[in-house]
Amino acid sequence: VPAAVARHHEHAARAGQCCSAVVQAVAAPVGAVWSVVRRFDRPQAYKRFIRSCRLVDGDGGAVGSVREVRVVSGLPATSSRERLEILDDERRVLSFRVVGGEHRLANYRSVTTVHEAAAGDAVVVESYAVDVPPGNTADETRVFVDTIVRCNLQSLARTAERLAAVALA
Ligand code: A8S
Repeated sequence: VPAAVARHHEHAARAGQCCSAVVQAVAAPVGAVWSVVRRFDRPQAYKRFIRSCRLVDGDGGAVGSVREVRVVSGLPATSSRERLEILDDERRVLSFRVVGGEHRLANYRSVTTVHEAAAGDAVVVESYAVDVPPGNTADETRVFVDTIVRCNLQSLARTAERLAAVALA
């Protein structure tokens, strides 16, 4: 992993915050994986906790775009407002930051990078930092968020693998 890309995953967690990272192998080319990840306007293409998404600012292709996602029921959340912070097609880096919504993950920010692995496969790294909600510990927060991120990345892997299989057919 190039140092310039690795640096994006070094979150400066302030007091009262926690951070973590999840790594996912994907049996599809990096291009197929990145084509799904880069769509800031369509997170529901692979994030299964997201019911719908609409842009409230920008076109989704430029930094500063803001989306509002609605979350499926059963979670301690209903919606989230998220601002695109980095979209780098060359290095395959996407980052967003939570700027509002009804949920408990204040100041959530994440960085997702897609890397070439052996034999035409990819590896996705997603790291985040977030405030520890009042009444919770850093460990509880990490378990909750890691679970969501791991689900997202497993679903991303299946989505990209399906895409790649269709492209080959
Ligand atoms: C992402 C990552 C996360 C999303 C969380 C962690 C969230 O959308 C869900 C439940 C919450 O309680 C918080 O990349 C929030 O989307 C599924 C609404 C932000």
